[in-house]
Amino acid sequence: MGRVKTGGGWRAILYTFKKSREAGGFFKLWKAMRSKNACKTCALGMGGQSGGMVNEAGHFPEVCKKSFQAMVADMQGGVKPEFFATYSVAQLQQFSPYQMEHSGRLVEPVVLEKGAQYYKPISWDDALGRIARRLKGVQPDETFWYFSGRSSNEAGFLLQLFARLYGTNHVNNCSFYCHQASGVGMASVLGTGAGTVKLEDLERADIVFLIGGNPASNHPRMMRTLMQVRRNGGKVVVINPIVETGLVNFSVPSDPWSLLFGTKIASTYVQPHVGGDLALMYGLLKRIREMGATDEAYLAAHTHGWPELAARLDALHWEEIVEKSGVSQEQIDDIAAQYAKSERAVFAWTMGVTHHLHGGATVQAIAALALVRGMIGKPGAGLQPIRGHSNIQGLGTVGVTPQLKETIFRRLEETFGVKLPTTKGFDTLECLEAADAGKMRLAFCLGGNLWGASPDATYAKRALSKCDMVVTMSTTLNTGHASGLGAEETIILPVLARDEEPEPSTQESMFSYIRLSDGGERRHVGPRAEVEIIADLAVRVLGETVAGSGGQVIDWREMAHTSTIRQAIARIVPGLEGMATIETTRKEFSIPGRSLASPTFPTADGRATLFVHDLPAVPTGLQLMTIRSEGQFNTVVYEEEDLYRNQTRRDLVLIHPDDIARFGLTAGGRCRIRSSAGEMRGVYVSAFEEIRPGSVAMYYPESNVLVPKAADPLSRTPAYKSVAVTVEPDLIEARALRPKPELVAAGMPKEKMKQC
Ligand SMILES: Nc1nc2c(c(=O)[nH]1)N[C@H]1C(S)=C(S)[C@@H](COP(=O)(O)OP(=O)(O)OC[C@H]3O[C@@H](n4cnc5c(=O)[nH]c(N)nc54)[C@H](O)[C@@H]3O)O[C@H]1N2
Ligand SMILES: Nc1nc2c(c(=O)[nH]1)N[C@H]1C(S)=C(S)[C@@H](COP(=O)(O)OP(=O)(O)OC[C@H]3O[C@@H](n4cnc5c(=O)[nH]c(N)nc54)[C@H](O)[C@@H]3O)O[C@H]1N2
Ligand SMILES: [Mo]
Repeated sequence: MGRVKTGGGWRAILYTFKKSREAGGFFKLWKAMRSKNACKTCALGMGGQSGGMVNEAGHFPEVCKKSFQAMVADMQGGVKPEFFATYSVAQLQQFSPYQMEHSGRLVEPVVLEKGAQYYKPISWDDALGRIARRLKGVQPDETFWYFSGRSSNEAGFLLQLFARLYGTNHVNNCSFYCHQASGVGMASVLGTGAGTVKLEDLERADIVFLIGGNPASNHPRMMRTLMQVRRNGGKVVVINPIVETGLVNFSVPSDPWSLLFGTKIASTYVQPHVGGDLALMYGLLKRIREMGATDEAYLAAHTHGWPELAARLDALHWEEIVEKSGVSQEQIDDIAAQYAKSERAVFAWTMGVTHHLHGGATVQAIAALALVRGMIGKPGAGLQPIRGHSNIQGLGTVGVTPQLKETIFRRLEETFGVKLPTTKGFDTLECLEAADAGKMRLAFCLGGNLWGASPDATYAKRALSKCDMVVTMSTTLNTGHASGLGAEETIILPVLARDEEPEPSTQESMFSYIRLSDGGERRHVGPRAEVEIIADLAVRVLGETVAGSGGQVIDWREMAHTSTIRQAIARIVPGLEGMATIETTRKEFSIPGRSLASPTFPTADGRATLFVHDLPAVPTGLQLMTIRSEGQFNTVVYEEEDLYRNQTRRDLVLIHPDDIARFGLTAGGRCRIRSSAGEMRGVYVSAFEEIRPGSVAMYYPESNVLVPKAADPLSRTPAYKSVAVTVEPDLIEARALRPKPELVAAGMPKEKMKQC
């Protein structure tokens, strides 16, 4: 097929049929997709009790390639019995993320012992026994517990409870690499870190600002909503240094008209400098003030800090704004004029905003821009961080954070009559720092790929290697299993996917909607449900029961049942009372108080706070942003191609032709890229007109060797999208640098192996 000029469309539909062949037939895949389980990919929250491919507004069918990919990946065969004896760890380290994922479903626990070259299968009893012995032999604060956002509320709640009763608060989740800046930024302004709108609000908006995200690839079902906004006569303003094909034009597969003729998504497209968003928000704020379009009555009644911010805006010069944002004054005027006319504006953003040293500050400024026109606390308007993982928001709600919310902490202590640790809990980077300083002995990961997701891959590898033991609970292999190894033992525990679990579980969408997943038939004999594994481990470490003084006894064997865990969650977590009966009533629900229908904010005095910032200097030299392709889900690579950006490989740098000339490179040639953290050689130079000159882009996780571990002081989120780099021509091919592993075994289909 030729150059892709629109997102979605027939390609998405054809892809569905292609995937169904891999899954053993269309009807088999259709059945799996229609089962009553929350979708496994992003946090838009499809599925649940209305059945798969149905959104919160009840619309069907909501088709997305990503959900098919994730489903088919879970439907693949088991890792072949000879796999771990065939490939040494040295060989596995040469596997690409794609090859790891396509090696098959993990079906038995495996261990890599000190000095051994190969992982070896062990029994569940042996695996959990080894972990329990290590946990008993170290201080609780020498352990840390990392959660990816794929697991259920029940598994998340149970594991954090176990970790705290064991004695540590070093409990954190991948949002420290993701939307932490949104949570912290919004909470500082509004007293809540959750989005303030519902899905329907988004559709009713007359203008949507889409800042620093590529939902055409990463939240494809959101495209239907954006289409609806345009059809209603609304506007979509896209702010992104890359002109993303799918944000210009998208063919929504489930809409016949859109499928045939395509839908224009962006009504205005603006390309700031990488990291220029904070300055751009200040430009818009200043212009709105100059136009007299602020809602002074709202500001006076519902906010603090407007006089200070207004004074700052008045003192700011347009030259500074234009230079630091990279956007012309005319374009800022134009967008401000559109915003000034709006009655219902929604501000939505993703990683292009949060992955910067000033990520938290930019979120505060976005919130300020909404507040100056009274856009928070009324229907059809508000703030919406577009979350990543399918249950990342739920994990935060049920207590998977270093510091528990005051109410949850108190209710946990009262309900169970226990004393919880009050020591400081570390965030994800602090845990790695402590590990590197030799202060961590055990890392326990519920899903995810901690090594692959972390900045500075060399450093992350070293830090993990200083832990005696690294444990992950996983469905499939990823690069972390080969490169994020412990010094004495590394253990992988195979788990059931959400739709294979014997008991129901719950998830929370980015619109704070609680979904009930039914579970389903297991596809493999060996893996166990996450809650069962956690409860089994707790029995081995803390005994069958924990009887505090005066509270309810925690019976860990009972806690292996999700219904028991839900009862505890319903008693302990404010807003989740409905969890107590959800299994019988099947009533999914919105968490009360999250979407804000009036401008009374959950702060001490009900008012929001406006913050004042200095605008960061424009970085000199090239800035690298590390981004996702259309064919990957985080560190899992399903397809090597990036459809909408018309790329067929991953070992490349997307660079503007002007920069190719400026740095003496050749399109289609190789380059060497260096940063303060590391270097990559033999990188393919891909001429890319759609990127703003001065910015270059590479795919994560491969590019994590280049990303320094510096983090936003406010939120501790790494600056994955502003890495100062230098480029120069190189004669070596990256692929030539990597010895090719002998690919024989694995669950990988033959034609896939050829692509590797
Ligand atoms: N297919 C797929 N879907 C996913 C995921 C996936 O890996 N694959 N991951 C899930 C997760 S966990 C998350 S967090 C989300 C991520 O979803 P996104 O945030 O959309 O993903 P990224 O590729 O990290 O960031 C992409 C966009 O940010 C822009 N950008 C980079 N720097 C800047 C900047 O300084 N300013 C602005 N305005 N824009 C910038 C890039 O040009 C790019 O379009 O997606 C979720 N859904
Ligand atoms: N350079 C750079 N680095 C980044 C980013 C970036 O944009 N640039 N993005 C960051 C972001 S936003 C995020 S969220 C992180 C993502 O980082 P992580 O969440 O740590 O990584 P994932 O790739 O989602 O983890 C995938 C693994 O989860 C396991 N898994 C899948 N389903 C299940 C399940 O049901 N249960 C269990 N237990 N395991 C399961 C599989 O083994 C799979 O290999 O990466 C961050 N790192
Ligand atoms: Mo994320």
